[in-house]
Amino acid sequence: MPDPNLPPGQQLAAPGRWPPIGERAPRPWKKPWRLLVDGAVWQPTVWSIDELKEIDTCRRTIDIHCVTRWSKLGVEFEGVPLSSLLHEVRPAAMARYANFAAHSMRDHTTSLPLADLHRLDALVAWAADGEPLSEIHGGPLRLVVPGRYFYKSLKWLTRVELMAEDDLGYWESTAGYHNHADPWREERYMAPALDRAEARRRLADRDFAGADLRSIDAADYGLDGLRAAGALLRDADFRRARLRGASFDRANLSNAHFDGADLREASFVEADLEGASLVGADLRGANFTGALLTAVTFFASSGEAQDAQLDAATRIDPAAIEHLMPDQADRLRRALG
Ligand SMILES: Nc1nc2c(c(=O)[nH]1)N[C@H]1C(S)=C(S)[C@@H](COP(=O)(O)O)O[C@H]1N2
Ligand SMILES: [Mo]
Repeated sequence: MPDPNLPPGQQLAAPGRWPPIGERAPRPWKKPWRLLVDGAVWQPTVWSIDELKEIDTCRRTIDIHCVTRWSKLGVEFEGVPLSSLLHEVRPAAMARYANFAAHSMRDHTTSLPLADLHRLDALVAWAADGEPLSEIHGGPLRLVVPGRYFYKSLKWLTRVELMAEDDLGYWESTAGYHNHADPWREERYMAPALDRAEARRRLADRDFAGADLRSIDAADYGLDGLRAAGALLRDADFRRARLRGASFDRANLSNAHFDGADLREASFVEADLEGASLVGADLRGANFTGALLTAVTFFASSGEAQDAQLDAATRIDPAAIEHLMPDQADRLRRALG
């Protein structure tokens, strides 16, 4: 029986494991941490974390669902309900969206409709499972939005700006992550603006090098020797494709589908394969040196689908295997001998 709390296409992280994703640390900052809530409000306000604790403190048990297919169920966050903060600042009638900004190197952002934030009971959190939030997981202060993929839960939260119009966040605009992000509806990606004529030409030429072909449908294609170095291929569909000797060096293949593909002697040097699926792929002689393998799936959880095929010539860094879900890592180590 699949876990009823596990949305479609997700796999469980082992208890006690919480993979860090995205940025690793905030920009250097002076104490105390401050949160500003402003924009379309009558009472713009700045709080320290101690002041936030005085407004309202609550504990909520929340399931984390990352868009790259791992979930961690039942994390107890402690923080202040975002609704309590919004109550304090008195939103103007025109306010419909909240923009969240991080104190980080790229000033990371995300956004959500106010109605969703109230309904989902979003939290501004400073602790998880009884410990202060570690820096890598967004400490000292992060947003936690239950019922949305975790990219909506911004780390190192420093500003909430209320707006009349939506403003797409960092991942939503650069990676094509879906702006609604409901894991139960698998809202992982928005349909990208893929030029169909160009996609057809590139498939015929077997030349994807450097191109933005996110979510391209290449399932069942004969693409032996494909040149795809440096290509943007998030969410691309290569199921059952023939890709013998293809080069995906430095390509972005986050959440790409390679189930059942022939990838003998294919090269994935320094490629980003976060959340990709390689179930039943033929990986004999494939080279994954320097590739990012966070939450990659090689083996189906049930017995139905065929396992990935590996041999002594398949190259995978031992350090990269640590980034797989534990059950995948165990099975991969066994398969590699
Ligand atoms: N500031 C900031 N917040 C962020 C990100 C980021 O890169 N920068 N990544 C998002 C994504 S994609 C995920 S899955 C979660 C990861 O949180 P974790 O590292 O605590 O697991 O943070 C989200 N919030
Ligand atoms: Mo994510």
